[in-house]
Amino acid sequence: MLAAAEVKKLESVETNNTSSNSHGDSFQRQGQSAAATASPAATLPPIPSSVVVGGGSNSTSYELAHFEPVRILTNNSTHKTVSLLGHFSNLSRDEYAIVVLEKTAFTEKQLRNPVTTANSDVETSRISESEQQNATAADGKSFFSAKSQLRTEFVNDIYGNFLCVTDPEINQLKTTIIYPATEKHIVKFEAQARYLVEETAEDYQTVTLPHLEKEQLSLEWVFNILEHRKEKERIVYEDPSDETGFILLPDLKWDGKTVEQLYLLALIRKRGIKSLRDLTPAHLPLLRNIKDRGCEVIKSRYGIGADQLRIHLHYQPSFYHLHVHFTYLKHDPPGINAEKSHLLTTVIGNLELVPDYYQKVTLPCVLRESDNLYKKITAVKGETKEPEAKRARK
Ligand code: G7M
Repeated sequence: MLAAAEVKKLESVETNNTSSNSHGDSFQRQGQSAAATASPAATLPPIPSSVVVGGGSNSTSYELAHFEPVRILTNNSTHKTVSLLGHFSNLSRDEYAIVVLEKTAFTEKQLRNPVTTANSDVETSRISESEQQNATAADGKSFFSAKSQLRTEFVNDIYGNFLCVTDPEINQLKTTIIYPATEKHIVKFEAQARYLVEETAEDYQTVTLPHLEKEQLSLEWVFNILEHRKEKERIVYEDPSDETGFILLPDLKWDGKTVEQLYLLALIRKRGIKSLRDLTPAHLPLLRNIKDRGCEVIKSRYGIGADQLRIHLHYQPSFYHLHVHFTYLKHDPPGINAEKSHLLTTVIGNLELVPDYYQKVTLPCVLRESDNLYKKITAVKGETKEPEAKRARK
């Protein structure tokens, strides 16, 4: 909870009540462990007020009590996420940190416990196959216990509104911390005007590609995963083949446990394939392998069939090392919209029909106003827009 004085300090920005601020990406400190992304512990140690990440001389202590918010970057009521820009006063006032808080989804276990139903045996065996290995401390808890209190808002006839105060273990916030955050990270998270740009094949060759060669977000976190330096314990499946291999692991946005929000990422082992634009029929075995093996593994581990999965790629991606997103059809995370998402099945189909499809096609993409790529492409097209802030002042 922010202290009143700190809240006053916040330079409030426009609240984003839509899913439009769907940064299909969030990041973690280069060279640090995924421990920065809080996940519930399997047993119940006292909840620490700080977390030490990294090791030896590189260790950093994230203490939320020392986080001094400077600005709200986004507040998305659809995804129940808020991104705050600030400083950890115990670390450095010269470096920025971004703290992303997300209210987590209900898990069916928490809602079922301790209630037993007629088919509870069937249910339990289905869960034990898919979820038991991912059980969390919070899963053992229930909303329906003596620890849950109901505070009455009002009661009118048979209708009642209450606020439920639950056990803290089932009222956790998924927290992502980026430290130190660069200007590019801040731009990524900031609520700002976004525009749909139609990138032709020529735009890609003359503007996007040179831009990427000059400036793009670091791929260090990807190579850390591929070389087993980070997130090793989170790997769900690995195919070591140089040509068609990949690593499947939970996306940063997923705690890896709440199956209702399943979100896995397949990172290809082969280097140098930046995005959809590089794909040719030579990559069909790789793409088919990701689809087939990814679906098999998800079915056996989480009990979710291929017909319940949205398997897709982003254009533009945030990170230019080819990767495929696996998301649960029931869950609508950021980055699944038509203007950003390309279903893997469609990508495979396009390459089967037209070998140089992705080298020729015009690809629409959404870019932020302050993104240099947006400025460069619109300059070439002669479409540069006035910044939104300036328009608003008129
Ligand atoms: O938009 P794009 O297709 O580039 O999406 C990249 C994905 O990578 C996003 O869904 C991010 O949440 C995810 N991601 C980003 N980082 C920095 C990490 C990370 O360090 N670990 C994992 N597991 N996923 C990440």
